[in-house]
Amino acid sequence: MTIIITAFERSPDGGKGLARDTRVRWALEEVGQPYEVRLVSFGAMKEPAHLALHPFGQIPTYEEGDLALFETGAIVFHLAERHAGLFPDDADARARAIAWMFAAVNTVEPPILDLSIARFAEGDKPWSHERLPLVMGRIRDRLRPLAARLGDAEWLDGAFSAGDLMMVSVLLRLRASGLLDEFPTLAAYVARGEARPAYKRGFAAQLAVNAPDGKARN
Ligand SMILES: N[C@@H](CCC(=O)N[C@@H](CS)C(=O)NCC(=O)O)C(=O)O
Repeated sequence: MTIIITAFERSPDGGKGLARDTRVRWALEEVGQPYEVRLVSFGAMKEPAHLALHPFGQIPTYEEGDLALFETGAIVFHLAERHAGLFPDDADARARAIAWMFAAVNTVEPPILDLSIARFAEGDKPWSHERLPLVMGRIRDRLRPLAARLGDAEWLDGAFSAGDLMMVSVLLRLRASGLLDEFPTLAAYVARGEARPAYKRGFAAQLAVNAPDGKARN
């Protein structure tokens, strides 16, 4: 059955791989599933046809026969469950990988998103400058224990898993802020994720859409 995902017709990040279709492309590459991409404009994302797939009018979505999914966590979970390569065989290790997936989207990603909101959506507000250190502090409060738990290990819980795929994808968004550099082991962890051939293929595929000259903009 052909797998079809949606992605931005033109990603606001100009091909840096921060749009969330990149994590789905990465997961598809890790499990060796071919896929097609339907590009959608910001306008089309809010039209009934796309809203039928994604109630919040966002990307990415995932279609496979009669199955339509939204939320990257759910999509990566689905792929990890159906195909080898993203979940360990051991049931307890699998449960821990799922815990890390939830930690990525539910505990680590929210303050990181808050930083984007503070910078881009609220940057012109008179109080925004004063708020920024608070937002950065909340991110550090998540990165510190994450770095402590990772320690010198390569991945969060033994072999690379969907938990790492989601966590690296979330942390990637911090690069421009400089915050990742304060935690060298986390910066190295992200670099290890980006060095995976499957990540490189997923990244290259989104870059080809957003910066056909091969150079990410912005
Ligand atoms: N929690 C969702 C977030 C999806 C999301 O925020 N998508 C962004 C692109 S990365 C989007 O479509 N933004 C445009 C909009 O919200 O109108 C997920 O992980 O799939």
